Amino acid sequence: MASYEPDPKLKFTFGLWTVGNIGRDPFGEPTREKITLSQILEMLGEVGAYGVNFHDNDAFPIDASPEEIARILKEFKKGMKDNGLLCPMATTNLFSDPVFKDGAFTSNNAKIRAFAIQKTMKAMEYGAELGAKTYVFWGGREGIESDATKNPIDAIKRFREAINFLCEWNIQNKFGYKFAFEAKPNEPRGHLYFAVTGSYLALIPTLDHPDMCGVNPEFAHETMAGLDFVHHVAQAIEMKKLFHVDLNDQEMGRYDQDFRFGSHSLKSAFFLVKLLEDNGYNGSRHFDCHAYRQSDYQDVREFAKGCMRTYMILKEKVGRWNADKEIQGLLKLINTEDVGMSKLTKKFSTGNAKKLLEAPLDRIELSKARLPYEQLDQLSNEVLMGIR
Ligand code: GCO
Ligand code: MN
Ligand code: MN
Repeated sequence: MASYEPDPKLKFTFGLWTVGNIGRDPFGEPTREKITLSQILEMLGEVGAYGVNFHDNDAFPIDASPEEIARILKEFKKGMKDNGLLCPMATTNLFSDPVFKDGAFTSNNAKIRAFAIQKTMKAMEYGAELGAKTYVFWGGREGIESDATKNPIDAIKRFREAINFLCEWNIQNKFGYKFAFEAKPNEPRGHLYFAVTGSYLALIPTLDHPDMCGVNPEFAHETMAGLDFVHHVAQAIEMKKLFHVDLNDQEMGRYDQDFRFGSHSLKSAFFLVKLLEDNGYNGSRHFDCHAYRQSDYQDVREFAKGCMRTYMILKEKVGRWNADKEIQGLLKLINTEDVGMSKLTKKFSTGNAKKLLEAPLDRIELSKARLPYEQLDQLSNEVLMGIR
């Protein structure tokens, strides 16, 4: 029996805010005591995580003095070293403080926009000091409750301007960051700008440094909107823009639940792991989720181990699925190849167009091809249920 120990090659990471979550929700007070930075790092080391990620203000308060920040960063580095952790990703908290109540980079107030950029410039330095190479942008407050309040075209332009500025900052300081944009349809705002991963994929080519920029899709976010997350990640992979991924779980059409990876939608999680593994995804697998509000810290450890263990198990199932002769036979059957025809439609030419118009394509005959999808799906489920 395999041990399903976390494989460092898979770069399993957690944010300080994930295992450090104290179980507060909009209706209720915290159910867990706040634990210290060192305790979080110790916990992550213990459960076998590869790394830790952080927002500037997960590590120190927004009004911390430079001396305090320096002291905490030192403690952070020591904690990472003592517990065998790396820090692959950093990000800025541009959502908690009241100053950001109407957005950061897209605020209607030029000084607030400037403050958001200034805060990010500093936070990029802190991340770089801990060795982070991915910088995530999640626009938690970049949105509206009423379209009367903000011009949506201005919002796009303001966001672009901020990112262009920060790309230059990245270059000038030789931080070597890749930027990863994280979309979300809503929460905490009524509607967020750049609601799905594809919104950012469309923005990126309009930036001054498109090569520096990619995406950080999150399972919960497209799923909240009732969409198939796997397809959004697939598009990012196909465009070579998957720089980071936030793994968790979520029921469709609900509030942002941030469940343990695989806890609800095992089948979607399976096809996500299959997509990542089959395509050689090499970035962090970041668990952006938190334990149930009922859990104590002992249970939070089980939560963290569970995320990684589920990934490891699903990865093994992917291997089984790929090696299953019956499944492979069905895949061969449903993907009807025709070399001549594919050559014709691969690229337009006047000659190909002429030949295509004349091609004998018999609609009635074509519709008779078998598509035993019930059988294929059932076999997939049986792999997942552990009997194949
Ligand atoms: C959320 C987001 C955040 C971001 C984090 C890093 O829904 O709250 O997923 O957890 O991922 O701020 O940018
Ligand atoms: Mn989220
Ligand atoms: Mn996230």
